[in-house]
Amino acid sequence: MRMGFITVILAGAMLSGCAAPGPNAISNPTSATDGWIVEKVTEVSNLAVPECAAVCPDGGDVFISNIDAPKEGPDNRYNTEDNQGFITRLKPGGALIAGQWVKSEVNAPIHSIKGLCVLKGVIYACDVDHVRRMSIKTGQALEPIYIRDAQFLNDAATDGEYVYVSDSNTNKIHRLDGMKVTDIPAPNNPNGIAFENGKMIVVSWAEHEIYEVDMDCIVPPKPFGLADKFEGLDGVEVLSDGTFIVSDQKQNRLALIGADRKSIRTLVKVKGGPADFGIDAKRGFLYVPMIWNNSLTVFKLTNTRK
Ligand SMILES: [Ca+2]
Ligand SMILES: [Ca+2]
Repeated sequence: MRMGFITVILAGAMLSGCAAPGPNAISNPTSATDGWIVEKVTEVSNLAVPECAAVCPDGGDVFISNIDAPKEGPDNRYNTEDNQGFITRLKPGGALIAGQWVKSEVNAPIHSIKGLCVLKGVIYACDVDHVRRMSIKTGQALEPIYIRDAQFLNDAATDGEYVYVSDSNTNKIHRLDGMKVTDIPAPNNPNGIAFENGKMIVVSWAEHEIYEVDMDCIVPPKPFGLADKFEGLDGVEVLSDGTFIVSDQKQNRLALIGADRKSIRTLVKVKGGPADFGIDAKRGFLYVPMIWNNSLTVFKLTNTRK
């Protein structure tokens, strides 16, 4: 989600609760970014400000969050409780199952949903100040999780055990253990979250930087040092060989960062503002919502070094 309009909270809050910097825990071997290529498969249209695509780990179906907001109006129309939002569902590869698979209902409203993730048969969807939950089988609403003081919940990701959500305004990551919520201090203006061998990786929209975040809160978030290479980071994922992939909404590109955390290469240039993309590693698909074009592009993702 674009967030140039957000009041950026000073970075002083980002390290609260963390102890002094500890030793560098990163010792990954160098790895180049070459080998990964994409090829466009298809495009899904008629979306409405799509922010995130998440792949169901079991069947490979794809869920897309649609913020759905008027074309004109105040900037906060992308983060308001307007009863206007929905989830699109695709088959693996991009065939449409339902444009509005889950719609806003009086008793189960959807407002301005953004990050999605799937854990144990349940979809978790960030929606302003709470996490909407629904069954992946039926779409039926489950009890939502309200997060105290939340303002702009952005991404949702899972390490296979817990769900984590970022709040781009309060500079926190929240860990959801059932209905129990605990906080992890995050970088300034956190957006996308991913996991790499038990490590949490977070991108910051305002800082244009990628961080490793210590989930135990012993060391402060550690930047990769790539802030001058990017302008508007939204999504992040980690590929099978340790290569990172990020979407830069302002630069209109998806980029690869080597496991060395230094080398960078453009994977593909796009149009329309690539937002929080989803990856199906098993089937080799990359699903990229184009938030300002109301569409999603499906790419085949291949590693030619294999
Ligand atoms: Ca996002
Ligand atoms: Ca909306």
